Amino acid sequence: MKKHLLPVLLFAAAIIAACSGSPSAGANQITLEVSNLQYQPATMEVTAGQPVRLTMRNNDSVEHDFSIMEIPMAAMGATAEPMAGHEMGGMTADPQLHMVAAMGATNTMEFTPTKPGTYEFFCTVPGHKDAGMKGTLVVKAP
Ligand SMILES: [Cu+2]
Repeated sequence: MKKHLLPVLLFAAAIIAACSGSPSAGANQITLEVSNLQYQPATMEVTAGQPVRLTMRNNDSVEHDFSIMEIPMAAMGATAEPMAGHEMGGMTADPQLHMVAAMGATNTMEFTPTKPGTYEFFCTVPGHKDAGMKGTLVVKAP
């Protein structure tokens, strides 16, 4: 009985390690600050095929998000429930890339853009994009 327990535990540990959202080695780390309805920086540059670990820090006293309507990518994951309690007023289609940060909170997601190009990102909270909450993600060819 005792003999068989260790391999089982090791196997379980391996599964847990594989499923945890630990940062990919070599991921391109970007921190996006949001203050007064502005993304900082408003332009970000990444490379196609390389994982991006994007952290958004919301310094405002209202909820914000980060959305890109269409972007070809290999993977996406957010550390928190990406849509928890989130109101996307007036949106007729779901953005492909989407992450919410509550007031004063930080959220992180990882994705790998696969196609070079220029992609607009913005906040889906009503009025925020019009107030200036938008920016550009440039995906360069590797
Ligand atoms: Cu916003």
